[in-house]
Formats: sequence, C-alpha cells, structure tokens
Amino acid sequence: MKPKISIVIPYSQYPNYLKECLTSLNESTYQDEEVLLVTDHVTEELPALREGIKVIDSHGSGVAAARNTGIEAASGEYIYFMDADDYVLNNTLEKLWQAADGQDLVYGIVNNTWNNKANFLEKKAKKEEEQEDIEEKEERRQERIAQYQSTLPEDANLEQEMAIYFLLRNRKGIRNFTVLGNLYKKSFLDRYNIRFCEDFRYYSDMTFMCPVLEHVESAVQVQDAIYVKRKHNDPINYPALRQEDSDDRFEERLKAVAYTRTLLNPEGHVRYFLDMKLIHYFTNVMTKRIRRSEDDKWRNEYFNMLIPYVEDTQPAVLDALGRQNTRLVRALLKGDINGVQKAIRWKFGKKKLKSMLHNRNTAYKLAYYHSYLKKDIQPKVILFETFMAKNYSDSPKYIFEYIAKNYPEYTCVWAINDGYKVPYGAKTVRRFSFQYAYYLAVAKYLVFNVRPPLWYRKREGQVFLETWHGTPLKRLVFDQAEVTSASPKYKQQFYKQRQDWDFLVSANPFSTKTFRSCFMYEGRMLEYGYPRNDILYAPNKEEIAARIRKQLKIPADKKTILYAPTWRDDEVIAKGQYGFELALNLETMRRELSDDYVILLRTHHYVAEHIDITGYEDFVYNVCDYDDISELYLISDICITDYSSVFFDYANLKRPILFYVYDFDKYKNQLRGFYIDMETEVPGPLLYTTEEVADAVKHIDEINEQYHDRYEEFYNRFCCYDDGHASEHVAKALLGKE
Ligand code: C2G
Repeated sequence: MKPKISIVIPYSQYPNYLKECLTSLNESTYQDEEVLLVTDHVTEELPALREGIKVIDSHGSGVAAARNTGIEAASGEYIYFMDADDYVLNNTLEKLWQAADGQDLVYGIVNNTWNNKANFLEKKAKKEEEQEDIEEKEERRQERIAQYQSTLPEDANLEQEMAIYFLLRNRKGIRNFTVLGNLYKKSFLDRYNIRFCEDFRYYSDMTFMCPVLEHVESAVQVQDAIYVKRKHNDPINYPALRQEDSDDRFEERLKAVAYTRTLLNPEGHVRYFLDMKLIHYFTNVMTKRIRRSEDDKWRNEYFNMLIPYVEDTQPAVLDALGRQNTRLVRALLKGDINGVQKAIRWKFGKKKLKSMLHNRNTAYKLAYYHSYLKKDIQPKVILFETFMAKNYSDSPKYIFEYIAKNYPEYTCVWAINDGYKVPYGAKTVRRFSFQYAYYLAVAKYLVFNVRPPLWYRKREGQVFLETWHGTPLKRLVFDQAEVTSASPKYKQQFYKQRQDWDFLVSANPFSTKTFRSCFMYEGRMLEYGYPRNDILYAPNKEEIAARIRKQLKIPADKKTILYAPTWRDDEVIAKGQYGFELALNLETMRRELSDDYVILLRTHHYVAEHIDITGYEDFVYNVCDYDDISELYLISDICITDYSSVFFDYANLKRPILFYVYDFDKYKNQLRGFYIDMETEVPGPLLYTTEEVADAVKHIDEINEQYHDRYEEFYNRFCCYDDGHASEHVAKALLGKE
C-alpha cells in the first residue's frame, strides 16, 4: 500500500546522531511512513539500522541534492524532511497527519536544543510546570496575529498569509529559513516544480521554502507538532552544517537571495519578507562584523558586494525601517563606509553606554581591556584561585604554601570572595573586581583549579598553571556526549581556553591519558600527584587531625563518616548553582549508627541549597562551608561518596569507601557516563538505599576484607604518584626552578 508520509533524511556523517534520529521514528506513534535515507556513501550497515528503511545513493554531495533525490524517490502523499542529527517527539507525525486533509502544507513548529531526547523532554516538562502567564501570553500572541492580519488586503488568502507569517516573517534571521517540521504535499511540489537549488551548500532551504510559500493555496498549522533541531555541543570535532566555519558563506548567502528572488513575484509578500531579512542581516549582524572584525574584507570587499543586492530591495521594505537603520542603509547605498561606521558607532555606542550604566560588571572589564592589559607584566607576582574564589583550598593552596615558605620573594595574590584571611600575608582580592582584573592582567603566573573567566586574555609572557580539581570519573568536555549543565557553548569555549594552559597537573597515568583526550590538551603535563594530597602524607597528620576534630567539636568517643556527594547536571537553579536533594535518610542513619558514629555532611560547592539538619545536630555536622576537604579526609574514618572524584584522593589514606549511588542508571546513562566501570573497578561497594549504607557501615570490617584486593589494585593505579611532595615539584616547574 502507498505510504502516507515519506520521510527524507539526508545523511553524511555522525552515526550516533543518526541512531537517535531513527530511534525517535521507531518510538513514534505514527508508523505509516516510508523512511528514505539519502546518502553519498551507501554502506552495508545502513539498511540494518531500521526495518524497511530505504537507503538511496544521492549521486552527489550536499543536503540539497540529497533532498531532491529523496523527493523523486518518495511514494508518499506527503513529504517530511528530517536532518540525520535531529529527532521528532512520539506524537509529532501523528499530529501532523491528523490535521492533514489534502492541504498543500501542514506545518508544525521547530524547537532548538543542545540535548538528546530524554533530556529535552525532561527540561520541557520542567518548563511547562513552571510556566506562568500562559493565558496572557496566548492573548498577546493572538493580538500580534490580529495586527498582522489587519495589514492584509481583503482578498488575501489567509491560509497562505498565515503560513508566510509563521514560517518566514516570524523566523528571525536569514539562516533560519528551514524546511524542517512540515508536511509538503508531493503533488503540490510537482505541480510547481519546487525543488532545492543544488548550487548552495548552506542556504538551499530558502530556495525551496520561498516558492512553497509563494504558491501554497491551502495550509494548516499544528502548533504542538514539534520537530527537534539539535545543535551540536562539540562544534570543534562534530560541527553541524551551520556551525561549520566557512569563508564562502557571505557570498553564498547573497547569491541564494538573488536566485530565490527570481522565483518570486517582485511585488509579492514573500519577496517583501525575504528582502526584509536581507536588510536585517545588514543592520543587525553584518554591522557587528564591520565594527569589530579584524578582517578588513567586511569593510571593503563584502561591503561593496552587498550594495547591489540592497539596491534591488522592495522600496516598501526601506520605508518601514526606523531612523537609525534608515541612516545605515542610506550610507550603504551611497557606498560610504565611513558613513556606515559612524552610524554604527552611534547605534551601538548608545547601547554600550546604557549597558555600562546598568551593569556594574562592565566597568572593571573595560579597565582590564583598555588599561590593565597595557601595563607591564610583574615578574614576581602570582595570582591564585580555587573554585571561582569560593574558598582557600585544593592544589593551589598547597602550591602557594610551598612557594610562600620557600620563595618569599614572590608576591602572592589570592582571589577570595568571603574575606577569608590567607596565611603568609598574601594579598586577597574579590573575584570580578577592579583589583582582580588588574592582577589577571599583570601577574606573571596564574594558578587556577578551574578555568579563568571567559574574558581573560592570556598575554605573551604570562605562565598559566591549571591544576584541575580531580581525577576524572565522570566524562568531561570533549568526551561528554551531552552537556546538560553549563553553557551549551562549553566545548567551544573550553577548546579556546585550554590553549592558554602552560602546565596541567595530573595525579596518575590514567588522568594523563584522559586529560589529553577530554581537554584535547597537548601542553606539558606535570605528573607528580596532587598537591592537595600532600597533607595526606604529612608526618604530623595525626596532630593536624586532632586539631580539626577539636575545632569542629567532634566528641572524642565517636568515629566519623564523611558523606561527600557530587552535584547533578540536571538540578540547575541558576547559572552555576545547583540544587541537591539529600537522598540519605538521616533518621535511619541515626537510628542504626549514632552510638558509634557522627556524620560530616559535605555538599559540592556548586550546590547552593542549604541542607537543613535541624533536629540532627547531635549526629550530623554540616561541613559544607569548611574550606578544605583534604583536611576533612584526615579526620574521617569512612568516606561515603557517589560519582565525586573525592574517592580517588581519599584512597591515599587506605580507609574504607562506600558508594551511595541511588541514581546510578540515570547518572551513568543520561547525565554523564563514566571513564571506569564503577561496578567492577571502584574500591568499595555500590549501595542503592540508606539501609544498605547503614548496614555496610555496621559491617565495615567485612567490607574491608572483601574489597582488599580491589582496593590495592585501585591504590596502585590511581595513587601511584602521590608521595607528599607534589606541591614542591609543581611549584618548581611553574617557577622554572627544576
Ligand atoms: N568536593 C568537595 N565536596 C564535595 C564534592 C567535591 O569538596 N561534596 C571537591 C573535591 O576536592 C573534589 C572536587 O571538589 O575532588 C571536584 O568535585 P567532583 O565531585 O569530582 O565534581 P566536579 O567539580 O564536577 O569535578 O576531574 C574531576 C571532574 O572535573 C569533576
């Protein structure tokens, strides 16, 4: 029987994305479709990917050629385009099909995301739950539609005009022409011979979509038929087409506009909005390049190239522009680059001034760029920072203390936010202050355990030591398939920033190997162990422990359990801040263990939520604000963690470790994934309930015995560099005193 929908998927690379795309079709509630995978490299494995899939040779490269080939081969009544790296939701196709009643066009909506389907759905559900003012928003939307409709002539075809409104006018930017998300009636496409122009690599969608809108007679919208367009979070290794770096784009963009114009009525509505997009591209996007780009071609070659295309614009488009943009376009049409630059300065200068006045974060950055970066580098100054200046701890602390004791001629400056007094008379500055910006610019040496701010510019002559902050268990950066937390541009930013590192500290051969791949780091690796672990080998560590126990007022007759879980990528509250729901049942723990133990509760520094221990003060000690977790290791008899790198360090003490991994499957499969097999390689049992944890503590001697060999193996593999002298080696390497 003839299928109702033919799904055309051009495919050239990235099989993992393709798998997710096809899985989404398998999960679809609509199954009456044919799937045409059009590719320029047909292989034997491809047909096996999905039952009934038709693999077709595109006989040429590029998305346009593949899509055209798919249209010719399609036998369905309607055509639906998908990109091989995108996916649909379970009900998308069914909804579209239910609304289709012979119309030329049935259009849904496109959502952009950086995430896979599971994470996308989770975020969507959360957003819907939190959404307020739904009715108000809908009212405003209806008002905008009514306003648009009031500008239309009486004899306008409303179905066509609404399609133009949603698919052209409302999609901002010239790149956002997309053919995705809609059903096109095959006989309609054939009647008007609508196909993709194969001359264009990046902009062929407009050569298809504009004629569709020009000729469409019947169209219906399905607001909740969602097509999910996936942006690639690793544009360095796996760029999507629109993330590719290419010099030819500018010219192609103009040529695609010119070609598309030939397909349209010069006085028509589709042409009007196409021209509008071109003008907006100039006033809103290209002006930024003209202003900032180091490449002069934006101010001469490209500038001149654009003029005839703008000259060809419908006059009504120019009439509709505001004052500032009219000024810009007039200067362009005169070929007056100076006039354009003046108009740009006026337009953006005002914006900048406004933002400076409203944003106290801009002032110190301006000082940084315009003044501090011009000052001499100070050869004996070192700037230290741990965990975004939240505390005085981790490897930078121990490197600093070594330098302060052994090389007092260096001036050490610490970025610290809470006014903590750093020993040895070091100067402290608040992060994101004028002073901080100053030392970022003039300190010869920088020692950080996370990354510096994005606006930091490394200067010739500066030496950057990245200590990092843990042996990797969870997959990091370039090894992470999904980045559910952090900025979606994380990988791109990381790629750039890691080029600034002169040294990276590695605690074991495993870290060395992993850091090379996950950071794509090629610089010098300091393989001496973690400076922060030196204290675990200190000859006076018993003395230090006694002092800390006293300071925290831990009863002398009690043993201690440190519970130090990590954070969860999906529990975002605000930028860089996460929630944490305590899954350890304190009541059960107290009932079972309080005769012999107390608990030291320590959340990760990303966790901003305060954990309430009211009623448990006799049993639980909140050490979330204690600066240095290495000191806490010294006073802990047992460590409970989950996926935190904490256990790699704690293992140096050879004391028992328990893994409370109540959300193991989700963390492993959906959020991060691991480098080592937790089920067979970590030096302690994986436990899934509080009862199991309490029971393990009660039988800790048996567990020690049971895990003895695995612990030894683990110790030899991950603690092999640590010998109590890492700070010394690292400091000497940094200062060139080896
Ligand atoms: N940490 C802590 N308290 C916790 C958890 C972590 O003080 N409850 C400290 C430890 O020093 C730990 C470091 O923060 O080694 C990093 O924490 P992780 O839980 O491992 O998580 P993350 O910050 O994401 O770093 O290569 C390591 C990875 O980068 C993980």
